[in-house]
Amino acid sequence: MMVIQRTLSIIKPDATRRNLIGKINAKIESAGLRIIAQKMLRLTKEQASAFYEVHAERSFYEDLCNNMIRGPVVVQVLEGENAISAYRDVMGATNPASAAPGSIRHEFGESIDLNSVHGSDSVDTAQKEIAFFFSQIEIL
Ligand code: IDP
Ligand code: MG
Repeated sequence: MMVIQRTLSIIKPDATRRNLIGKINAKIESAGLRIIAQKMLRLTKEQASAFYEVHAERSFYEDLCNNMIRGPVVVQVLEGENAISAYRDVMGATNPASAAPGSIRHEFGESIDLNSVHGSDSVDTAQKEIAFFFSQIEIL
């Protein structure tokens, strides 16, 4: 079923460091997803830890949070048909070595922990993650 959804995207510090914001946004827009909110910021350790709290028990949690605060991130709200799964496809698999050709992670990801982008994984997490970064008046 086709339904208009919103999802949260983060262009991670490994990607902003390599000047890839424009190239990543081009892939998002080419896929028919619309960037309806966008801002650059630098997360604190506390903010990164809270955002990824769902992974708190995982072995990679500490490294993940540290990687997210190494530099600026770009947080975005994307809108389009089935935007949540559509953006997961544009991103590619978590491990760039397994990501499909043409996907962001295949093209730009350096490793599983430096994989350039985040995208929400369900309607429920999308709603929570958008509210984590954006107020109503910041979303077009
Ligand atoms: P996702 O970003 O594709 O949704 P998640 O399983 O939600 O993947 O994991 C969140 C992030 O944690 C990943 O994007 C990746 O940067 C990091 N990560 C996940 N699994 C591993 C791992 O096994 N080793 C190191 N980092 C990992
Ligand atoms: Mg995830």
